[in-house]
Amino acid sequence: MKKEQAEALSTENDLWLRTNCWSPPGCHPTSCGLYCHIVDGKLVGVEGDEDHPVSQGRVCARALAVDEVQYHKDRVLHPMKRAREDRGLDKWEQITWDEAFDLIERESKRIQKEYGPESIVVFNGTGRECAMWSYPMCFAAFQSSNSCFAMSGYSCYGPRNAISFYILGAGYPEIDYAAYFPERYDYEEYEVPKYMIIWGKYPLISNPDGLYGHAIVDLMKRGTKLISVDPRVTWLASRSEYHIQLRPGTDAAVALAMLHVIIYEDLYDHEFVEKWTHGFDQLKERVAEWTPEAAAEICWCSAEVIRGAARAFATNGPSTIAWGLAFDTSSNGVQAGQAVLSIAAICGYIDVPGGVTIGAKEVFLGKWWTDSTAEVDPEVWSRRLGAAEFPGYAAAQTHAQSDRVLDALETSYPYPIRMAYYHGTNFLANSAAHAPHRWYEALLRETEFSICSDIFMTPTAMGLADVFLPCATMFEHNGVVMPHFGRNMHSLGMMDKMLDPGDTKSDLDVMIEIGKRLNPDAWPWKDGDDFFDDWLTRFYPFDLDGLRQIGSYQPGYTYRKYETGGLRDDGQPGFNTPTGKVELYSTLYEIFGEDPLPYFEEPHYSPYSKPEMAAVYPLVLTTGARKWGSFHSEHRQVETLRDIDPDPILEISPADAERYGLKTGDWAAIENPFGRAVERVKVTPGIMEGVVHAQHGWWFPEDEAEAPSLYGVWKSSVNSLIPHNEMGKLGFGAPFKNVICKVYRVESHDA
Ligand SMILES: Nc1nc2c(c(=O)[nH]1)N[C@H]1C(S)=C(S)[C@@H](COP(=O)(O)OP(=O)(O)OC[C@H]3O[C@@H](n4cnc5c(=O)[nH]c(N)nc54)[C@H](O)[C@@H]3O)O[C@H]1N2
Ligand SMILES: Nc1nc2c(c(=O)[nH]1)N[C@H]1C(S)=C(S)[C@@H](COP(=O)(O)OP(=O)(O)OC[C@H]3O[C@@H](n4cnc5c(=O)[nH]c(N)nc54)[C@H](O)[C@@H]3O)O[C@H]1N2
Ligand SMILES: [Mo]
Repeated sequence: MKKEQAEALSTENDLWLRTNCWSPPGCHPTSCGLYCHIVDGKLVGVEGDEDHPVSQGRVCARALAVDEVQYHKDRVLHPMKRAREDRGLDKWEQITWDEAFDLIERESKRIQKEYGPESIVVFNGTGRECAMWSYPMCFAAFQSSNSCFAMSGYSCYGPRNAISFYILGAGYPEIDYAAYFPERYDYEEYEVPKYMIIWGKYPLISNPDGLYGHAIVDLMKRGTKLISVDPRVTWLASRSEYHIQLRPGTDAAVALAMLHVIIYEDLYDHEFVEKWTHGFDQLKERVAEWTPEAAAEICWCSAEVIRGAARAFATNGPSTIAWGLAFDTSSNGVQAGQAVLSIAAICGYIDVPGGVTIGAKEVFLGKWWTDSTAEVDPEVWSRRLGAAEFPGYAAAQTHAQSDRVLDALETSYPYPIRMAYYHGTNFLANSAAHAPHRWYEALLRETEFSICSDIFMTPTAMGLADVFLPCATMFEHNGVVMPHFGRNMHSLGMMDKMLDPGDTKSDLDVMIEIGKRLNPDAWPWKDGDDFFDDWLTRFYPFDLDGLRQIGSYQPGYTYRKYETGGLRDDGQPGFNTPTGKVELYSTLYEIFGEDPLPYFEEPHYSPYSKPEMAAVYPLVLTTGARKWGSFHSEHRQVETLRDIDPDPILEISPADAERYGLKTGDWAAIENPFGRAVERVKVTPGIMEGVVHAQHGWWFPEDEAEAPSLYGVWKSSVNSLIPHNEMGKLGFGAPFKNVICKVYRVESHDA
């Protein structure tokens, strides 16, 4: 659909209206342009917006099914409450918003007074719109120091941002697909990357944060060649010139070997290395022993493929790297990421056309998120859970360290947790590490009051909430879509309200109301629209209405900012790091007590680090590769999407399937000493021998709602197999994609 078509087709009660997608239902703020067909005030369908500068009409299956979410019979449409002792029981009572806000105000003030504001935890999930509001809501409304993403080691995006911040002094490094420019690939300074490494990421499905999967295909059509680093044979891997098919969790070893080849075969960019990097000689010494042969043995892959990939990448510039979740979901991921950014840096590919782009200094809205910590009493802030113990974590994150939050819940040390707000997270089905049942039991016992805001009743809400706040969908409230959460943003999109929200409210409106009641001075805005007008005009020459007129705004991009002073706070040339250079040798890691150079460390539970255990649990388990039909635990009740992904799937190689007596369609238990999940077997040559892959985020809206079932959430609870407190040294990363297990056939899903 194009603008002229939309205008020509629209009549008074039959409209085609433009918007940009975000949430709810959930997605990342990559910002896909959409035209929505609204007949008599009802959404009847959507089409891609062909005029959108970046998505150009392309949308995913989840966007096409969005009307099924909008009008789903299970959507919760009014605020509800239930007595604390009825948690887990379907005894909800409808209330008004005023009653809900009064209750929240009263209980929050009581708990702040009795136990201190730090006993309130605001839990959040991945970067849906509400994730943006969770920090200020925690800090400036509840005035607590503890905002928490309940994933052990904050194993998503946070580590990659911290690494970038420490090594490059910049926001998230992204592949350059010319998204910043209205002319796109025709922009005069732009160059098409010669090679692209797709490392532990699968953007065709995941479209994460600020990257469109179709950008990879666009670039392939323009001649970019691919290198994949993935234990599975994905569509992109099968079209790659080099596929480094590695044992999960050994990425740092591959990266060190690539550095070895690039440095010892003298393939690096001497000028960039001399002028703009710190610690090259030490890095050179560190990788001296890391021949491709040495890495290949550890990683169960081919030395020749590592060597070939390193040579091709270094000698064909500009080239680029898309790095993904596999870096975060590993206790060695901080080092793997440092090594991978070092590869890009010594090849001279950072901040150049067709290379790796980096975020500028000013982050739209970001200042507010960090500044809002000033609303927390310094004494309370100093008690942020995990901050003193993990300075390398605390310096890059305003969150509490998640493993320490579970410890505090279980032990009341250093203080008890008494209230929880589940803000856009269904973590019993999903992000909680080591035994979601441990989080469940501790929260059930410890919290005196809890709130959940969502669009559906989830296992988390049914199990733990006392108040349920129904959230307005992306069609029912205004918003501003910020790729990479404002960090490294190719465009700013208008999310336009076009449907009546009824008795639901947007997360932002809810937060402003709670903020006004608990800490009015920090909340000067009338409502969400007033808030956006204020913030937009501080950064851009337009307000919300102005953005609505243009639909989406592309800010452009300046290359080689390190030469012109565009990166540093002091305006001098160089990178915004202590040495002013790319820190191949990190002076900050040194201060944090971490090795300043990248190194490989075995995953904490692997056939080599735990050989005796591996005799019983011989397979390496990776989890959670994204699926077309769902966003984490969402969309399970959406018929069209459930048809695409009806069951939780365990992928296993033909050799292992034969060894363990499994065939496609069987149910299999996946088990280790930490936990157990049952999933349906898919035998595929697409995964390497010795490795299995299990899907995450499953619950079954068709199952019994009440506890202990909680919609069957414990049946395929893959995260019950992920150990607690196994993060990396800085407090980041945990073995979500590299733990050991065994598998065996069971009779049914309920077995
Ligand atoms: N084993 C394993 N586990 C994983 C992963 C893995 O790879 N392997 N991936 C992990 C990663 S990277 C992440 S980020 C986490 C994600 O974990 P979460 O972000 O907790 O994801 P969900 O379980 O989908 O819970 C999100 C809930 O928010 C609701 N929601 C959607 N949009 C909105 C909104 O705008 N406002 C509000 N209030 N609610 C909304 C949805 O309906 C849903 O119930 O999962 C992690 N879990
Ligand atoms: N449809 C859909 N899209 C999503 C999400 C969703 O749930 N559904 N979730 C969103 C979120 S929060 C995130 S963080 C992103 C994540 O998106 P991505 O960064 O793309 O991550 P994944 O899809 O988890 O995994 C990508 C690839 O890593 C491979 N892999 C597994 N283990 C390893 C390993 O140890 N090393 C290497 N090198 N590769 C490994 C997997 O086989 C998979 O092909 O997706 C976002 N987009
Ligand atoms: Mo994530």
